[in-house]
Amino acid sequence: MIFFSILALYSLPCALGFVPSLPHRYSKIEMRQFTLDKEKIAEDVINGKTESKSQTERRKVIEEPALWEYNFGLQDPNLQLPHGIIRDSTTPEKFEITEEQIRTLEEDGVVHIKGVFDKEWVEYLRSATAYQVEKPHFWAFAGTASKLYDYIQRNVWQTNRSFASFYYHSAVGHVLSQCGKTSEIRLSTDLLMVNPNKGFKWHQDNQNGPISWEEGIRFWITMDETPEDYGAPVYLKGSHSNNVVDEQAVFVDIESEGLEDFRNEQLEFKIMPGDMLIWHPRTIHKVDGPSDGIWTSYRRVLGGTAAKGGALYHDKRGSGGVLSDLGQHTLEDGEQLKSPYFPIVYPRFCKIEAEERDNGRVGRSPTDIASKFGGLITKASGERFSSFFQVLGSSGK
Ligand SMILES: O=C(O)CCC(=O)C(=O)O
Ligand SMILES: [Fe+2]
Repeated sequence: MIFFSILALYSLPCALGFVPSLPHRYSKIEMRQFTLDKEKIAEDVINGKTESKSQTERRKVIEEPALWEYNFGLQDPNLQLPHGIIRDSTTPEKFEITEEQIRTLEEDGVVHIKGVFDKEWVEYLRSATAYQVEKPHFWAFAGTASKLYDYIQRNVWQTNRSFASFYYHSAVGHVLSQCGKTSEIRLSTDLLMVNPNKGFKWHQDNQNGPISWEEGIRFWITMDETPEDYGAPVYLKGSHSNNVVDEQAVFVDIESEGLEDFRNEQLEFKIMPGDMLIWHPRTIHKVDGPSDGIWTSYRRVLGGTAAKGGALYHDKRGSGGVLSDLGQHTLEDGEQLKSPYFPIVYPRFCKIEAEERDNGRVGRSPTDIASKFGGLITKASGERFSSFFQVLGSSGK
């Protein structure tokens, strides 16, 4: 059971998780029937009837994979890249942002950059996501089975080649380099996040990979327009500069002392496919899901943390931060963050690093994960460790 908990925590955007209930997994048909039954009962109660004619169906757009549908190892949908890009050969694209956008990020802690990726790129990412959801990877098992998301996979670039190619060839690195005012961008960790069923309440991001707050930039790329009331993060303006939230904290009580200046200014954005949100990892934010946890449409997002040039490797064993750095690399604390596990994407991807990945040498093994996590249990204070479990199943509301 502890191993499934580890996997669940590993998958999630923040260091929180949920222990999947293993004794009974609803089949797809059972789940659908369950949803319909719930709808019907609710409607009958409202109408004071025991039976209703106009039964509204809220069907999940994605059904939970069965245990045996999960895949292992490398996956490659072999997608054609947009704009005639030749895989591993064409130089990455560029997308200029304005001085004002950079200032907004620095002052507000978050910026919305519209239309970074055109229709072709959005279709490409959607196809990559469709493949991934159709052929779920083992590394998505716990996060998905916990039902926090319809599908969630950390470091999806490591297993699905089309996401790696996206980082190598799209303008994502150029945008991030301008935001971080840096001449080099590496990918520290990423997440494919499809439909946050439960959402996450107010938090700061501490699953940024093995880097410090200041070395990282969070990014969020959407393939869909989000519904009016949920599905896109909401931020507390300027909250990255707060000096009251503990470094190790995940969830934040926004009513707590010292956050008066931030809690009344919430930033929400009208998000369209191809847009990016970029924020400082300490900016306090939340994301809501639908009130009944059922997504009848898609909310597909590729997000994560990029490392700026000069970032060092910080060994986070002994703290919850280790959960986003469970790979089998050999980097030591304080070394330059230079490794195929954290591939360079700007100014240009590196063929050698890409080959390491393609040859299956950028990997994770369950035993390695267990030993790193074991380090967390023995080295960290029991209190800190248990705080990661106290947040299990919390919702964004
Ligand atoms: O959009 C989501 O599902 C999660 C957003 C979030 O909190 C994050 O990416 O850090
Ligand atoms: Fe977050």
